[in-house]
Amino acid sequence: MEMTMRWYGSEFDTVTLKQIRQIRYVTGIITTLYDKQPGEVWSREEIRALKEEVEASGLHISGIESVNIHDDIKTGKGNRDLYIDNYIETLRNLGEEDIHMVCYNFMPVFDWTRTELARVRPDGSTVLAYTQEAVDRLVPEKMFESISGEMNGTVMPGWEPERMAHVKELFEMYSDIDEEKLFGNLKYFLERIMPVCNEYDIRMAIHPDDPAWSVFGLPRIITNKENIQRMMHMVDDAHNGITFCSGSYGTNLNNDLPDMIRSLKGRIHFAHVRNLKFNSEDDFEEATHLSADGNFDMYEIVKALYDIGFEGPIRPDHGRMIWDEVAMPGYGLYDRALGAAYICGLWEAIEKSER
Ligand code: DNO
Repeated sequence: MEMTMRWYGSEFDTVTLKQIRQIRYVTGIITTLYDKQPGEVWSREEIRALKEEVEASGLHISGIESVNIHDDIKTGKGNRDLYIDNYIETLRNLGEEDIHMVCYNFMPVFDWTRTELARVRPDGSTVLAYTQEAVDRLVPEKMFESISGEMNGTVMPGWEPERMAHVKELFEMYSDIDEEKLFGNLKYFLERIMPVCNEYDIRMAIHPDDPAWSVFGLPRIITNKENIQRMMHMVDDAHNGITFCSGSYGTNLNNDLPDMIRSLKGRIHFAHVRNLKFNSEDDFEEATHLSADGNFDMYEIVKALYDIGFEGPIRPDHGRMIWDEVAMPGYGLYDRALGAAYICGLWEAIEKSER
């Protein structure tokens, strides 16, 4: 594995490349052209400029999170073929610039969903949290409003105000899309992009739906072992793989995370590792990475990745807000740096005890 950290670009992130470099455990950067809209082509020049900026700091780009998918592709409507052509062109340009891992998601309307962005824990740190009860109380159009006050002035991925201004229309677009149709549209998309992925050895890593169940009645498909196996078999190419995100699959306590990892050998191209603490089945908060602080056995998760010979980028996922940092919720410097150190410690211990 290679330890990486997500960085949103100097224009949008409160964390600098210099700070990330000094974490030392981290060698790779996971980034994106944050102001690109879904469907737009990323030019080679734009990609190269981003690459050069990262490399000037002594780090390198280990992959992209995300190249977002236009809703016409997810719904199979309107200009889907045109947007897939654009996607292919972006992939080709990334490949030409020697970038070989792309994370994306196929979630309708909302990317990941949390109902609180700054729940205060007893030690005064704040964390992202979710309660089903809060979702049930809200109409979808109010979702953005209800959390935007806690975004610390940042633009959160998947929650761009321009997109959220059209939530009502987006919901209408998806009104006749059920799980089967969504699977079909994903298959269509994957079949069209696999040739360019093969040509440039680009590993596509679909991110799970978070939480791993339907929110506001929208279909969600990347939620459990059975569905991932279905997705992998329907387009059976090693470049069609996944982002294993423990905090997303882990929202459903029926998902056995180490077992899922072991069943996905060769198809996990990217790993997001974090812990969750459940207060009840439908109230959870994002704990520290430490096993003892949440419900997951982080040793077992890292061990499973080690056992399947995982070689891709791994990143600490959302962290708490600590030491008075003001940053994008989940994406501050301090707690993610602690997470990176912890995961590297687990990895080293496992590696040495296996020798
Ligand atoms: C949340 C992230 C997601 C993820 C996308 C991938 O913090 O894990 O927004 O980047 O779903 O496209």
